[in-house]
Amino acid sequence: MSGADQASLDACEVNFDGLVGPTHNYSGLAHGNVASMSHGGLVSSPKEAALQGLAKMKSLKDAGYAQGVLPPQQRPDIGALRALGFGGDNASVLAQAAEQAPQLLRAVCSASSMWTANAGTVTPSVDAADGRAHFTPANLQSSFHRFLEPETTGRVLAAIFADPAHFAHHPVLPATPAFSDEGAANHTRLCGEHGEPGVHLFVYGRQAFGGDGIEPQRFPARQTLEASQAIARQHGLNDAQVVYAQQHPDAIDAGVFHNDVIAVGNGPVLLYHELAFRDEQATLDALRDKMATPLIPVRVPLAAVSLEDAVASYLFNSQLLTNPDGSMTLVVPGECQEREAVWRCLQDHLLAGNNPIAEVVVKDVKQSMRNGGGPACLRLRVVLSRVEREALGGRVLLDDALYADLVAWVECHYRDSLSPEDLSDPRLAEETLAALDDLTRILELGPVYPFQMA
Ligand code: SUG
Repeated sequence: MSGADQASLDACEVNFDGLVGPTHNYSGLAHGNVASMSHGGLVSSPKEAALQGLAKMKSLKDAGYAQGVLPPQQRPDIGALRALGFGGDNASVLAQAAEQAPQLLRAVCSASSMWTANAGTVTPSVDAADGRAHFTPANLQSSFHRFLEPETTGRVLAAIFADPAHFAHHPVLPATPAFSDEGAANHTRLCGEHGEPGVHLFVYGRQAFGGDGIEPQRFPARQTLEASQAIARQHGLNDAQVVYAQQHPDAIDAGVFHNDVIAVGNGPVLLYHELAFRDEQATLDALRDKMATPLIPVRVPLAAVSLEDAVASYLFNSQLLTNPDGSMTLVVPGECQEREAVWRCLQDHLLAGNNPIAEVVVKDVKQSMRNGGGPACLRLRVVLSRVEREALGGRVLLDDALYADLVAWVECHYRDSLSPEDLSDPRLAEETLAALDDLTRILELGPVYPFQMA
């Protein structure tokens, strides 16, 4: 057996979930994200949110899937408020922002980095000409609160995927509308086994230069074709390895702000809604043409699940995971049980259908769901060989000891509830710094936060 064959055999997908940060709150910040828009102003529970996320990670780890963890960001981002002209000590910056620009205070407090599907785009080493895994943090320029993430994200990724013999890091794309990038939420890798070469499906909402102008009318398209093409270039992917498809504008206008709210792929399986792609047939044809293994499309017709049901239930924001026997498990949010059409589709169409999906597992991630983040939003998928897993920096692969340390850390530092008025409390900022300082010790990451750089 060649070295390359061996590497592909022991490759597996590691899901790196974002830890929910101590300032998790509902601020209604995300235009076009129906859950965020309708829950703004509610009281959140950062502790419950973080424990729900950890419980999901733990149960998937216990079921045998490789699970990693990524730390949250430093929030409130007082540095961002200072850059916008607020001055004085931290308490004074927060008080001024609360009084003069509460919308800015809410934005710099968002714990949105928990949705690590938006952290960046990853190409596994098996697909790269230089045999290294490639990473580009997403610029997230569509919204101010998320535009604040890439710098720290880049430092975190560089600290974990540190070994230059195995990992390559690329600059964030220019943070301007033409290169609007939301990371892996709009990127799906299709392949045979995870360690075999794959085809990269990049789904974009609009074309910045040229294009025919057919775009969503109501809500913004967050990913451009030009951004996806730039990432493919950075990662050295050639034409035979990539497919670009426009997301259906009607889906975006119904609240499908990322492709991962309407489609999910794993191995050769592409589970998607009839209205996921503007040109469904061309997308499938291009994938079939380029993939080395037969594509297994699992199509959910509009007649079975409406766009409204898809958005409300987050059926497609599920994790599709490969089991040792080749079957697949679909990890869906609890909200799927609440919509009759969706639950019926899961039983009658997906589980009973002629496809590898053999099991549906329900997870409660309600705290995240109220901001439009389901199970799949909470994780960044990274296919790694055994050697690459061993080369990881920090203590980020979840085992029972790390899980216990993280639960104890949450119990110690997180508030049970947080209302919009609490965001200007200077003690919240202090509590958060203490928590993050502790966390970098638990995760053995070294300094990754602005307050640790000063
Ligand atoms: O960018 N919500 C996030 C949810 C991201 C979900 N990610 C994926 N689909 N992969 C967003 O819209 C809401 C924050 C608030 O309203 O407080 C928010 O940013």
